Amino acid sequence: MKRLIVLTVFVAFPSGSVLAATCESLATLTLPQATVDSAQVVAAGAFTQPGGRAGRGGNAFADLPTFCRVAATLKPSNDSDIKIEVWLPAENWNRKYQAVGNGAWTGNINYGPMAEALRRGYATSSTDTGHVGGSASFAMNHPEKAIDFAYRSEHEMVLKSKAVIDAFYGSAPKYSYWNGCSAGGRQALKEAQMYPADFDGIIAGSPGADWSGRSAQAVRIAALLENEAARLTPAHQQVLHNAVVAACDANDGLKDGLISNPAACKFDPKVLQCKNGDAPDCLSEAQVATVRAIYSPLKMGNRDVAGLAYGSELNWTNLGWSPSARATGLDHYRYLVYNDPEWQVSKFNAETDPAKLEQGESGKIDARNPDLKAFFARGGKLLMYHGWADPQISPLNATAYYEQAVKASGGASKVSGSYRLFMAPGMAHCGGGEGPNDFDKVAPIEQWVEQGKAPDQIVASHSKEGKADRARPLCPYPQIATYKGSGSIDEAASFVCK
Ligand SMILES: [Ca+2]
Repeated sequence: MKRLIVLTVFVAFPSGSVLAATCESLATLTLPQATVDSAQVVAAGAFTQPGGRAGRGGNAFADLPTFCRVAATLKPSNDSDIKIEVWLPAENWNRKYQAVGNGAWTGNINYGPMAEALRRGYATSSTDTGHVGGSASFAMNHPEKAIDFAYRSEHEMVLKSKAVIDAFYGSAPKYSYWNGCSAGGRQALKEAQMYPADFDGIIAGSPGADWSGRSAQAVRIAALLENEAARLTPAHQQVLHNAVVAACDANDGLKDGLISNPAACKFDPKVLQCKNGDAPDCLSEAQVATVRAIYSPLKMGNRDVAGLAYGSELNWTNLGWSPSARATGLDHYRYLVYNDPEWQVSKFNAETDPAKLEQGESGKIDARNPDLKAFFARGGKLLMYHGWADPQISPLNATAYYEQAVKASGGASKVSGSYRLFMAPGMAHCGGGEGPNDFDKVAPIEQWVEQGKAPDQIVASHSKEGKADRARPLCPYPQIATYKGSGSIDEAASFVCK
């Protein structure tokens, strides 16, 4: 009996010695509309990031196991030049595939998340989305490259990566996952909406699903802040934040410095307006107008694009929302709307400019289609998360998309087995912030997909100076972590989701 079990385990988990092909032989692998550029074994600890950016702390990849590194160029259109890398563990492959996402307009392979996947035994891949560098300039007069960025590079990467995995190990991955945040969250939803067969489980972090709306909002605020008098100093932001927390902290039933239900927060920054000239502890009329604009929705076509949530104030900058939000929005207008690298935020027209982002290739970037029925019907699981204090992508976009998807699928009870959204109070963009913001996303989606155990909560922790000082469950929206009434408010066990 014992022998039989050992034999079964061996067959189910072939080691590196029974690979279907050598790593080097993958260099001659034939893929449609694609070329394998290289295939090489990278010895344990030998990988360094191209460009030599090992970082001040030494090589962040020193703990990687031996893997087969495959680089390929994909050309699904005449104007396409999509780079991908596929990393294949030489031993102890977990028989699974994890694709990782990108950020903003970035045109580079995302090595850090690939390394995390590899450490867990995954075969993993990443794409540069079809261009080099962090600007949207690639898209100007290159509609096919815009489409590569919008969705095609990710899907093509998945198809090619699965073929490479099959060639190397002699079998397809048993389970396939997407893991991305920000732009990677947008890519996640695009995959679920357009290519429901690509993944069994999808992690969509802080998704920039309303890429158009986010750009319009960010540029609207940046245009407002061209007026120096309308800007807030860090001291003003702190005053504002303290006032918001004082007004809304207790709404969720617990005074803990965190606003767990910002949508229920009622706060008018007018209460902070100076009465006798400017002072550090009050806001000028122009500053009050700025703050109101940042919280308020923007009319865009037939929808309202949400402003930022109450509680996010400490993360705002004088460049508008965040430097990245401003830069991403500015590039969006320059290269996908006006084809003018000199276009400035001061030219923004809040009446006519927002809708322009929804046209042409620009509009194809958005991942706003709430119809996920095909993905759910295949058994796909979608784990989404968003920080309530996100200064780059409004968390209200996430709750709005969730509600639209629920409606499109016929109600919450039909969706809870397939799609759960975890809102993190006090968490900034993809992590960081005053609230618990560090949590494992991969283990919950694995358990959901592979064992049918949907996550009823995910415990997140907060650290200060490298030391964990608070843990709290994140709850499936619209539930919030509710204090049981006894025990430390810094311990997860003192809370229940409801
Ligand atoms: Ca609270």
